[in-house]
Amino acid sequence: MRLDIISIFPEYFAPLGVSLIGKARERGTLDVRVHQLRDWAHDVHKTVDDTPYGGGPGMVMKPEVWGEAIDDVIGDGGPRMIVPTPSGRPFTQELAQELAGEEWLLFACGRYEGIDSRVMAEYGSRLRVDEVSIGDYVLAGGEVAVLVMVEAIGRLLPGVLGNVRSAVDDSFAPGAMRNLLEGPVYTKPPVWRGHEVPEVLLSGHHGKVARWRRDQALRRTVATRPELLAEIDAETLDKHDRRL
Ligand code: 6GU
Repeated sequence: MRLDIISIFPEYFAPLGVSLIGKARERGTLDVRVHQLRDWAHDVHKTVDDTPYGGGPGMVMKPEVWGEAIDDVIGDGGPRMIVPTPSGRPFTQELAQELAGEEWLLFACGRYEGIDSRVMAEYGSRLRVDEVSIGDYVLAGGEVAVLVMVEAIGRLLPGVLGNVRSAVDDSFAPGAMRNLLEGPVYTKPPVWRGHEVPEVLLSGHHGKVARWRRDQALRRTVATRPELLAEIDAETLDKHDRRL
């Protein structure tokens, strides 16, 4: 997968050289290219923003600079374009799965009050463009949101996760555990500061372990995210689930 990121703070993306994503880049599974938006500014001050039409606080990112930057980065190609913004559609595991299936993604990071809307209109007629939010809070810019999205997408790429099963059992992953939060996990020693590992996990009985894990997932979901339970279709709830 090729990933282009345009930002006025390329230093934000240093973490993409580390861990799973860093390894995927070394192997060539991921080709990440980070671009400095100011390289496409024309004046000596490398200006990328201006005051908003209609008045109001803050600054808006200029369309000309963005247009030249995006044109140069995409050439004749057609990446799917993602614009991080708190007013975008929600970033979910489902969207991460969908984006992991793309060959080429372009992230356009806005700062200040955002990018002049005509940039999204212009490329929306040439590329698939999505404005995407990672949650209901406001960040100072799209950079951290892009880090979040790239990590969520990158770990779904073939060969990026050490253990392929890890992605299957994820909270929010499709399948029987969809919309259930993962329950608690334990490793050795069996007793630590008087806290014991639940006996069923030491039993070696795979059926009982699976049942216990599902019960724990259901209890945790009811306790911390009850609204997720409503999303579970009745067919995926078994008789035992209902007794819980
Ligand atoms: Cl994608 N960008 C910014 N600036 N703030 C956010 C966000 C994105 N998602 C939630 N808050």
